[in-house]
Amino acid sequence: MRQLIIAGNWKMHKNIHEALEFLQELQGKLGSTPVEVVVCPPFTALAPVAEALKGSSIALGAQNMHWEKQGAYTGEISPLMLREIGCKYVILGHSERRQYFGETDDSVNKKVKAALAHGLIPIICVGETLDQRAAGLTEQVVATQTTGALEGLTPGQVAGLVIAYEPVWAIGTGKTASEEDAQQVNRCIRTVIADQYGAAAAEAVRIQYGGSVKPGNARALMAQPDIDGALVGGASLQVDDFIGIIENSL
Ligand code: G2H
Repeated sequence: MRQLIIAGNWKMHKNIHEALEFLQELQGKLGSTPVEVVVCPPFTALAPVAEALKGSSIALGAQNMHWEKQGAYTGEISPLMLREIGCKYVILGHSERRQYFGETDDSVNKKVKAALAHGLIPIICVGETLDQRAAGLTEQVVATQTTGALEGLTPGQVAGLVIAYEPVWAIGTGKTASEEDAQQVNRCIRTVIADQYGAAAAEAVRIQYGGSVKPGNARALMAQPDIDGALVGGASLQVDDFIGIIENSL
């Protein structure tokens, strides 16, 4: 049985003060839950948020990292730095990173390997654009991105990953994939993994859906057999919406 994982991707939102205020409210309102809850603040808020989360069951994630552990890479953050702060997860290959910062399946693969080598759990994002969906290429695109991101991993490593299927056309647009469409693509990702890494890895790997997840659509999405949680952007910025998604996912 895979544990549901709901992660809030704050993107470039919330200063330290706002982040701490959010957490205080979240911790005050969130009762005990079987769902694994993760918050992914911007880099500048990671350390104070880690401090505020001490002793809490809410996990900390970063939104990106470099694959080298140190070096002359101005402006970059290494896996060791994220570990030192107390991150458990790191989002890799988000479509905004691919679209605006030139990330490729190859750079995502390097980051995935580096994250695992340093004890971080990657949340690997894959998803098709509207044009690709219209051309009937969704499953092909997602399979290629998944295979590229996981290249060179062992079945045991794959089993511990989180993958987020995020159709690019559904991100921040208010449009959500129907639960049937999301289930079909998540199933396809699991099948690709089964073919390449075996049934045990495919059964264990957690596959989220992301793209305009809200309290109102969380229940139908999470009820799908191959959707194991959500990567939430906009709706993770308000405590009541984020808690609504967590509660409605059960
Ligand atoms: C997709 C998602 C979070 P939103 O990027 O990763 O954002 O929920 O705002 O569509």
